[in-house]
Amino acid sequence: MALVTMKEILTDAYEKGYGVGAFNINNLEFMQAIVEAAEEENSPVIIAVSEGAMKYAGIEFLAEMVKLAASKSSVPIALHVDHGKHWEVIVSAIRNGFTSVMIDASDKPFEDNVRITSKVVDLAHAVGVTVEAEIGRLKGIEDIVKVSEREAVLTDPVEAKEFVDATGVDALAVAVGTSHGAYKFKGEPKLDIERIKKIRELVKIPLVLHGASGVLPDIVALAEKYGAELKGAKGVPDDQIKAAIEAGICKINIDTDLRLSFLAGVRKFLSENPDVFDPRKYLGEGREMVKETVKRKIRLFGSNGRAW
Ligand code: TD4
Ligand code: CA
Ligand code: ZN
Repeated sequence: MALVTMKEILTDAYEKGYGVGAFNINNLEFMQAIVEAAEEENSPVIIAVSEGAMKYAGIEFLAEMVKLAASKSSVPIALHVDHGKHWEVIVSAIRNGFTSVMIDASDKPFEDNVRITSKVVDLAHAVGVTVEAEIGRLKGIEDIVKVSEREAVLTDPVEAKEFVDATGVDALAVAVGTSHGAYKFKGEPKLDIERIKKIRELVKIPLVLHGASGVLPDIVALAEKYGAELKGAKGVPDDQIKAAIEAGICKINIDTDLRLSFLAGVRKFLSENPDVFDPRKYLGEGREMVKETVKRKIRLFGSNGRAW
């Protein structure tokens, strides 16, 4: 089928109480892995493209590739800009057929975030494109020492409601203690689940969890076995992801877990086959590992069997 909007995907998730993964791509192999995994699990899926990915591969190449994959696929796929910071990028993505955009002005003061986000909502909604925005800052809870700082960094539920009312966004990314990358926590991983519940009570739209990778211990161990150095890598455990979905999270962003899976697959293959130099062999092994990880995530989030 043709690409669907992220709103269609998230409305079903919101109404039925499950989560949908947004998985980042930078190249063909990751996209194939994600689409194949979604098809095998009969799950809707969101494919996310960062400004960095556009710089690496070219926005047109990524957009055309995903549109083609969607047209040949039986599951609903949305194509989404991840952490869009520039107006030109948002416009270019919409022109290239993206069905969803994230405008991330969360590092700006509240009023500026509202103004910048509203401008994107006006444009995107005029052409049927979904908008995600963010309020609060992604920062590990442990790095926040004082209560006052914690309140300044994590999403304030009342402010979140004001923001959604003022902007008309379709989905809201909240800061509840996660951060991007492979080093999220030094001690015990902990998300502010109570905060998600409070936001959900006030904000009646799908909520988004960024920095949600589990940094899966078995994948990290495999990569390390074949030479990777990832000391201290730690992510969000599966049970906290489940609790976050029960508390109201509908979209879960995963990038790091795919990077680590690809790395483990490629490292293992190259180490076991030092004479092989056909890139299709080692990239293929990376792709297989990414696919397995996406399937694990889909089942964890509960979007398996939810395709229409
Ligand atoms: O939004 N994301 C993905 C971030 C992708 C960054 O891409 P660039 O390097 O091109 O900027 C997430 O929230 C993923 O979180 P994770 O826990 O997987 O790191
Ligand atoms: Ca941000
Ligand atoms: Zn993010």
